[in-house]
Amino acid sequence: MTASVRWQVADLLSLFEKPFNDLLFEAHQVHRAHHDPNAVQVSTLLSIKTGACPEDCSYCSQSARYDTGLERERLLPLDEVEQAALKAQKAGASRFCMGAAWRNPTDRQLEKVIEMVRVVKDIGMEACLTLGMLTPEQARRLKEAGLDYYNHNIDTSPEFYNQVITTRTIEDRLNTLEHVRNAGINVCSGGILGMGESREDRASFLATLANLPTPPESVPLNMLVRIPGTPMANLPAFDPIEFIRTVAVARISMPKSHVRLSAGREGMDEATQAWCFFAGANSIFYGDKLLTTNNTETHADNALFAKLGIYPLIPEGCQTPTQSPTKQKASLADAD
Ligand code: SAM
Ligand code: DTB
Ligand code: SF4
Repeated sequence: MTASVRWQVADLLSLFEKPFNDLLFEAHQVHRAHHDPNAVQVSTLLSIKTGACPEDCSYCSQSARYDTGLERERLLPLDEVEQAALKAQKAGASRFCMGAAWRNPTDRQLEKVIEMVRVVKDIGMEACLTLGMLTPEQARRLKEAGLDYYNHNIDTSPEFYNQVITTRTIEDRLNTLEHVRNAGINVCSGGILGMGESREDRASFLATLANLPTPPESVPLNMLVRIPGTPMANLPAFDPIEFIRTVAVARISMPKSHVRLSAGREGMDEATQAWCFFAGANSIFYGDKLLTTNNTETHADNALFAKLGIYPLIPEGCQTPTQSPTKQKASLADAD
């Protein structure tokens, strides 16, 4: 994908180097100018095919190369997917994201996943998939089926990439993003912080996303979940202040995107998350589980949203039973 250079890495690096208060003030101003500062988009994840992945992503519990003790699971049956989506919707999520541990789907696998997309759309939720690499034709099939978002992370900077993954290149990832964009599906692409990358890598990672012909509509920022058995199991914990700074730089460089505070919230205290929302994060994964690891418990998220006066964003065309016609604003609720 030919990228126009909207942001130089050096520009983003100098944002990172600003005093914290100056950076946060600037990011929050950009945030207010483009978004409702108190609305947060809420997505729920489901792993539809777990483990035994041929790729060697050094952070991942699902790579067949590492002994992480994860039990592999075949593609889930359609009714299980529907039940999980209904539960997520009842709890207040507007988007249902289904992830598969594949390098890429075969056309037969894709047809099965398309049935899942239809089920999610039929209940009135946005549908998102993350299945690995796609061909242009597969992206077109997904668009036809009504898919709203496709997640495919670049994960880190082009310079650091081959220290994390060797079985594919960042160009492979950018090609899939181009196929998704050309098919007219919203792009969701971000990465992981705390994998031993430098601050310059973080600036280069964000510049790569911000310089795409159209920046991703959704940018998930994951704090590394250190999985026992992976090569990244023993890395030091990532500094929460640097995480907040990264959210702020993402907000400034991609003003219109939804920046998602993604994996790693379980280990984050409320104050860190509140700062992330102030810095420009306006999306979360909600539900007790991410793909294979635990997420913050829903009752803790409900309490945090209430404490901060944050409400879930309900996109047009989405239905949620918690949306009261009189109050206008929705809220989160335990689904059990
Ligand atoms: N196999 C597909 C792929 O790699 O595109 C989809 C699933 S994959 C698990 C989706 C994303 O989850 C990865 O690109 C990575 O950014 C994130 N992820 C996976 N394991 C993680 C971990 N331990 N900590 C933080 N993020 C993680
Ligand atoms: C993304 O950026 N983070 C999500 C989603 N996209 C697919 C996945 C996080 C996975 C965290 C580790 C796990 O649960 O296996
Ligand atoms: Fe496979 Fe995706 Fe995990 Fe990489 S991140 S090992 S591609 S499931």
